[in-house]
Formats: sequence, C-alpha cells, structure tokens
Amino acid sequence: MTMPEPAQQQQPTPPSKQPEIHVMPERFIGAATSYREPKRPAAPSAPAGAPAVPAAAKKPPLLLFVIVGVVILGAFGVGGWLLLRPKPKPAPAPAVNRPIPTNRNINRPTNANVPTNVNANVNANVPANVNAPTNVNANLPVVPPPPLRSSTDSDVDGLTDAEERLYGTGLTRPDSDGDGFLDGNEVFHLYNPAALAPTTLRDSGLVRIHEDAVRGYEILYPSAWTRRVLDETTGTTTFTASSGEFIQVLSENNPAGLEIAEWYLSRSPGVSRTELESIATKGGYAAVRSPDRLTTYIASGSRVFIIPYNIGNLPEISFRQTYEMMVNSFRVTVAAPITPAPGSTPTSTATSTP
Ligand SMILES: [Ca+2]
Ligand SMILES: [Ca+2]
Repeated sequence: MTMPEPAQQQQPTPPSKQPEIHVMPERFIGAATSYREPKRPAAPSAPAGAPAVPAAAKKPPLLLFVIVGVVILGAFGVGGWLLLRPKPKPAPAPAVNRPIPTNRNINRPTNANVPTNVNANVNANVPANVNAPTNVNANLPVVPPPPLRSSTDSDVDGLTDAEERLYGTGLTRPDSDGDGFLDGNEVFHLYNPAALAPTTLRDSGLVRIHEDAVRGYEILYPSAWTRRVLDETTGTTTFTASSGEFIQVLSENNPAGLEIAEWYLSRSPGVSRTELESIATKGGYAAVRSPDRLTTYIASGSRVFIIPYNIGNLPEISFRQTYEMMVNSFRVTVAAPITPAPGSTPTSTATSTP
C-alpha cells in the first residue's frame, strides 16, 4: 500500500535552491509494511566551489508546532482565568452613625372648631299659642280677678260690716241672736242670724225668692238688692247690691250630660282640672268653682246653671257670705227643661216672704 504524499510536503522549491525532499519521521517508520524511499530527482551537481546547503535549514519538526500550540493554549487559559475568576468583594464601607432626623409633629390647625353649630332652630311656632284664649267660650261670664281680701268684718263672725247691715245684725256681736251660732254661719246655712233658731232666711223677710219658670229654677237674694232680667232668651238675671256688686244667674245647655267638671273644661281648655273646686251645694247639686272661686257651675240634667259674682272695680269683696247663701238656696223647680221660643213672653217672677 502506498501512502499518499502529504500536500504540505509539496512546497515549491525556491528557484534558487534545490528541490527539498521530506523524509518520514522515524516514528512512522516501520508502521508500513513496505515503504520505499521515493526516488529523488538527481540533483544537479553543484558547481565547483558552491557552498553546501546546511541541514538546519530544513522544515521545522511537528513537535515544535505542538509545543507552540500548547504554550498558546496555556496563555489563553491563564488569560481566561484572570478574566473569569471571581472578583473579590469590596470591603464594606465603614458604618457611619448618621443622626436620626427628629420627628417633627406639626399640628396643623385644621381641627379648629368652626362655629358652624350655631343653633339656628328658631321656634317660630311659639307666637301661635297666643290664640289659645280665643277658645274660651265667649258666652261664659267674664269675671275679673277679685282681690283676695274681704271688706271689714268687725266682729269676725263671717259677715262683713256691709252684710251685718244687710241682715240687721250687730257689727260687734258675732252671735246676734245668742243661739250659739255665729252670724256668718247662720247665713251660710240659710238661717236668720237675727232671730232665734230655727227661723230661716226664707221666713225672715230679709230675702226674696226669684223664680224662673222658663229655665225652671229658683234662688234667694237679699230683699235690699235690685233684680233685673237682662236676657229673656238665656234667662240671665242680675241681682245688684248698693255697692255696685252684683250676682247673676244664667243657664247653658249640656246636651251630652257631661259631668260638671268635664263640661267646664270643655269650655275652658286652658284650665286644669286641679284648679277647679268641686263642691256640693246645700240643695244637693254637684258643682264646680272657677279658679278665682267667684263663679259656680251647677249641673242638672241637660243644663248647667252658672252663678257668677262680679265685684266690678271694687278692691274688696263685701258679700262673700251672701253669695254662698244664694248658691246654697238654688233649686231646680222643673225637671224637664222648657226651650223658650224666640220672642216668647218672659215668665220670671220675684216673690218675697213676709
Ligand atoms: Ca261681722
Ligand atoms: Ca246666732
């Protein structure tokens, strides 16, 4: 087998030199079973005197290339290691204690109380209550507030001096008839204070009987007083004293038959029930009194009889016990009320006992 001649070994021979002949290295010798040295062209014979070609000028051996390659690879390896080796971490900077900034708590005045809570609730409804007094029944007698004190009562027997003269009793004799009962107490219970019991006022001639057949009632009044029927329709009658004070009697309907206090409060809503004085007259009628204690309301079936005491502009009350006597003397004479026809003839009469 003939080995192909390597291409590199076919380098052109410099024109000035002899063609170079490559010889197989010693190590490859023997690997082939048969090798024959190529025939070399016959070298021209050197001219005489020409220098011989040195052996060192021949091609460098392969080992040299290997060594050079190993050196180059080693150089690249060292360079790569230097480039890729882990770089040492920089030493940490020394810790510097920096001053901690002070926390500034700035309270901004945004929480100031804005005066927006001003109470704007104006109660405009208050003046509306002024209309309350208009609910009072205009038909009820208007009695001005009387003074609390009575006129002079010299002997303190319950009758003022004016009443003592009215009934003919002594101004300084509390028990004028000496029967053991004070003069004022006898008048209150319809007895004659100037005569021994059991003489009554009705029998004394000191009082008269007013009878109203239309309204169906009767009442005593001092004989010295004047009587006047003011309104035939309502039956309003006035009994007037010489001082100008007067006591009236009139009637109102109570169709629902309300209890007297309820009837009064229905006409006078501004008054509390506790302000009323409930009494029972000597005639046995349930009655109430106005807060000033100068008007008495007596219930009887479907009617209410009203007895006001008006002192006018006087500063004192002179006939308090006489007023009590008249209320206690009141009697209903006709159980069934008679409704007067418009324009009917008044039938009120006045009688007196001897
Ligand atoms: Ca007296
Ligand atoms: Ca007496």
